[in-house]
Amino acid sequence: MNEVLMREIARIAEVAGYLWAKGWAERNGGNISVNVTALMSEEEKKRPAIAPAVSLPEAMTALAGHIFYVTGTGKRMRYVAQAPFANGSLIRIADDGLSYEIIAEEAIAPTSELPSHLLMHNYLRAKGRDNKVVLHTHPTDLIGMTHCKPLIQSEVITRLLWSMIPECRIIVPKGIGIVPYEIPGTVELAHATIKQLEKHDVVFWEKHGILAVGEDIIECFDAIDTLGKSAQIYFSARMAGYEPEGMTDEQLDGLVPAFGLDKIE
Ligand code: 2HA
Ligand code: ZN
Repeated sequence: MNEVLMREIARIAEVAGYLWAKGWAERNGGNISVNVTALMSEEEKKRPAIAPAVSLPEAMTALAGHIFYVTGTGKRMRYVAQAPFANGSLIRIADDGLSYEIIAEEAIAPTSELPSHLLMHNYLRAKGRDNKVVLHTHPTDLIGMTHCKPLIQSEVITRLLWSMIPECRIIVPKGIGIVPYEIPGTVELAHATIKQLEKHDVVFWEKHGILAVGEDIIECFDAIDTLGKSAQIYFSARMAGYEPEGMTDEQLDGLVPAFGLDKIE
């Protein structure tokens, strides 16, 4: 594997370590996929498969020939951090988009959420977005918020988390999408998430976890981390016995021109 690819794998391992250190990755909680096609030479892209092709539930036509690093099924983030290729794999999507092959040295089966990760990558690429990363994790405070019915609406939770600290409005400019509870790993969960990705880069899965998409794994982590900071400020204030005031609409709107953000209603 070339040096550029290995540098990206090291960044993925770095983030896997943060997920564990943050307490967001109990047991095998969470999963990561990163499109690494642009980091491989033509020669490397043709690496032979080391296991039979596995079919996909839908044709991933926008991903034909693309190569992904994906965390392994049942694998723990704390070990992905230490040994990314013993706890994850490189897969190549077939030219018809209907199957994938493992092209790493070890045959580590991809995450149970692979079909849903690929559906998201496929959707975003088909839309012309240069998406590279799908990151799913289980941040305690943010999941806690999804158990509160009055909070779990896109505008309400976005407004609340944005208003705890100016960075949140800046780092998560498209706000938060909400997906009502679905069984983990299902295509239904993937399709409901894709609908939210039309408008948002971060989606909360009710009573389960958070999913972020983007061009860079560190930036995806930073978005979730910043939302987690806002949630901690909110809960700390509530635990101290008061409702935090939050930034006013005027204060939030003041960030839009100052940081060149798109205004969303
Ligand atoms: O990988 O988090 O959603 C385990 C999960 C499934
Ligand atoms: Zn999960």
